[in-house]
Amino acid sequence: MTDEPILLQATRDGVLTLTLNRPASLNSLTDPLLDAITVAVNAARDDADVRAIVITGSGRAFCSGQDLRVADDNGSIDVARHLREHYHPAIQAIRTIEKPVVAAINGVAAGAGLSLALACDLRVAADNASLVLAFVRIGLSPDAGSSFFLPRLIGMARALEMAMLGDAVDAQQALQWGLVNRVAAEGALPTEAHELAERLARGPRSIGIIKRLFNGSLDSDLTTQLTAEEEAQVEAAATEDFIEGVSAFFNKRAAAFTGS
Ligand code: T3D
Repeated sequence: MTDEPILLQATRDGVLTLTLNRPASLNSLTDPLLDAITVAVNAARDDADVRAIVITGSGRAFCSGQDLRVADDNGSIDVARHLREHYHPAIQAIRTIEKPVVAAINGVAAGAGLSLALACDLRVAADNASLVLAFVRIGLSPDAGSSFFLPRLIGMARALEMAMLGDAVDAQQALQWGLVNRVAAEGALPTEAHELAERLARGPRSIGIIKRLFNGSLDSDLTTQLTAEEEAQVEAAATEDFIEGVSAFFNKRAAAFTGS
């Protein structure tokens, strides 16, 4: 039997696709897998060939969350250390990379697997996908950023219902709630997610600035945010892509952005 990598990586058309590859346990998360995600996303920061990222799962699931079989020699886990050393770096890497990250949710996303999808900028779900904040089912509370992202995405009432009942939300419901951006037919998901990411990859440098600006707005006030917008616009207006965008506009042609 060959030892397959637990995280598959492929770059095409400026899009890095990261595929969680532990299908036997529905791509449950182990420390090496979380660390591999962190390393891959951080490596993409300064890689000019990567202008967008897709995260997806192999087999029939996106990710079933923490691998529940993993425990240390004493049969337990130092949860705080574990979260700080392995989960938080992965979530922060996805949130802070100034390149768009798309989750292609190809089946169930459960527990911290849903947190991972929520940390991404955009979510495309297969029509047979289901999203479940499974923590409460095993007596835990949400982690890996889900208590931050979920109320902001779908409102407190729906977020609390998902967290307290732990019921699965199907793809259509998720779309209606704004939990995912798009739903694709199961077989078409890889192509649709790639096309969306490729479109973002062809976009200007300001897409990364937009990500930083909107992230900052989540815990900001108007005065702070107006200043942040001002600073962001100064930065965007100094890019080559802005010069190209204006030139393309007046020459009535499509802009050829380089991401710089
Ligand atoms: O620091 C810390 O450690 C705390 C951090 C916690 C973060 C968390 O994510 S806590 C939440 C962990 N996740 C869950 O509680 C979800 C557990 N899984 C499920 O509830 C179900 O598997 C699903 C709803 C995701 C899918 O159900 P179904 O019926 O489609 O599949 P299944 O038959 O339950 O699972 C298929 C196989 O995957 C099965 O193995 P087997 O019997 O074929 O050998 C199952 O045991 C395995 N599997 C699924 N999820 C996990 C898992 N193995 C290990 N860990 C899992 N999370």
